[in-house]
Amino acid sequence: MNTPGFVSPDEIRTRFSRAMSDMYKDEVPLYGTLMELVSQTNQQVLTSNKTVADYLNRTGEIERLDMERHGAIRVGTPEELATIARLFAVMGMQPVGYYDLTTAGVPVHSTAFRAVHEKSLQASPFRVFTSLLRLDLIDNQELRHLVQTILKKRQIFTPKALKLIEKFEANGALDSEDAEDFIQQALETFRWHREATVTAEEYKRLHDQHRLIADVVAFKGPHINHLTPRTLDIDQIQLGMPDKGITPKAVIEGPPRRECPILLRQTSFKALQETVAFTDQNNNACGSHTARFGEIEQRGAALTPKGRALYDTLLNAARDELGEFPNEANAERYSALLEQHFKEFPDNYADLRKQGLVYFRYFPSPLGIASRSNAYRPNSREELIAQGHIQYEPLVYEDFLPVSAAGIFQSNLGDESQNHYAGSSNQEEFEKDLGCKVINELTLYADTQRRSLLECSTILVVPPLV
Ligand code: OOG
Ligand code: NI
Repeated sequence: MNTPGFVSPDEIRTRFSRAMSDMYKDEVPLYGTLMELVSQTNQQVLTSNKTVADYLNRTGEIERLDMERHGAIRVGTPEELATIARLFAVMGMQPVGYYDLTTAGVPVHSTAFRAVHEKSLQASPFRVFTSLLRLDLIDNQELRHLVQTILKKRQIFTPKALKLIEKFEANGALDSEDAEDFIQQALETFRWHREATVTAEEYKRLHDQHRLIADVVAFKGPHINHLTPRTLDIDQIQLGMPDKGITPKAVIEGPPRRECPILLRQTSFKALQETVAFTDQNNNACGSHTARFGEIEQRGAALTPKGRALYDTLLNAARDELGEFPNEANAERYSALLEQHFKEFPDNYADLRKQGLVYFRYFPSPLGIASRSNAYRPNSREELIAQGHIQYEPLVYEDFLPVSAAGIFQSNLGDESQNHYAGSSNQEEFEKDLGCKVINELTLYADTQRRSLLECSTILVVPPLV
């Protein structure tokens, strides 16, 4: 939307993401250190690996690389979730995907707010993994009541942010002054507050039930708990972290290292211990809380349902064979098992495409464009590719992975919290609380691929391609 005098949601998101990054750098200096390490590593990869550099230049991804990051928050009530959805909508972010974390012993379910159109993603791929506490899974009645009473009293949005959300909804956009105000006001929701909203004793009760519950309930708002930059070489970062005084988690989550990266690989470092002040301590920060951490990710190709099924099968096979949760002691074996099982996953783009495992963006080649006036030219997708009139690049995976997210949660909650919750994925309830359905991410990749083929047929003047 480019109404004169109004600021586009893409622009608001770009600016908000930058403001959030600046705020987090102030709050957690180690995030700044991590950003430097990522930037150095990306620079090294770009100068030493021509294939990667060419690819990033060709796809334009090079322009979004430095500003690329995701964050995560955890909210406590359906009302908070529904309003967060409205707040993110001002920045052009929609809820995509449903993630059930109960299998990892974490009583939340989640979605990712992000831009959905490839043009918007190119402007700013900022995403926020957003989890909602599942009170229904806490069977201690008394504690559930305590949680409800505490959460009922808090308002995580500033009055001005709420007004600006309403204004956006009424007018379909914000003008420049309102957009700037909105960014500042929205930021307040994600800020860290060292003053808890509970007594030391209440905190202990919440914490004893689950560390995550204390994090969601005991504070004024859903502080951003990590911001994750995107690296071009996660293995190098994993190795480089200790030199910078950062201890990474034992294993990198996701697929193994490959020639053609797929989906998402992630690693994090342990949450920091921070001093907090409970309400019965006269504002003296003598309590402590661990919640905020650092994470790095490397993104690869988006997989089709067939590709995703193969990924899930191979990942499960490797984990089954390992026989236990990946940890320090079995990290090497886990990595070898992953390598071994993923040999079955084709590792060149031609095969990945022929077998329908990956989504692609298709685009006309210079030869294709030069041949437009030829009397005879191929007009099916396969022929155009075979003749070199159309080229293709994998679409970047813009989402998250439930098993990986579970590993990230776990590494920051400590092993003592591996509770189990009775089988309870509940997307319907989540959507009711959210106030709308979550978008299926696979349809988004399929749409982007289809649009790229349509553009090829228009530019090359051939019948619509499928
Ligand atoms: C979210 C953990 C999941 C990821 O990148 O998979 C996540 C949280 O700890 O709140 O951020
Ligand atoms: Ni994350």
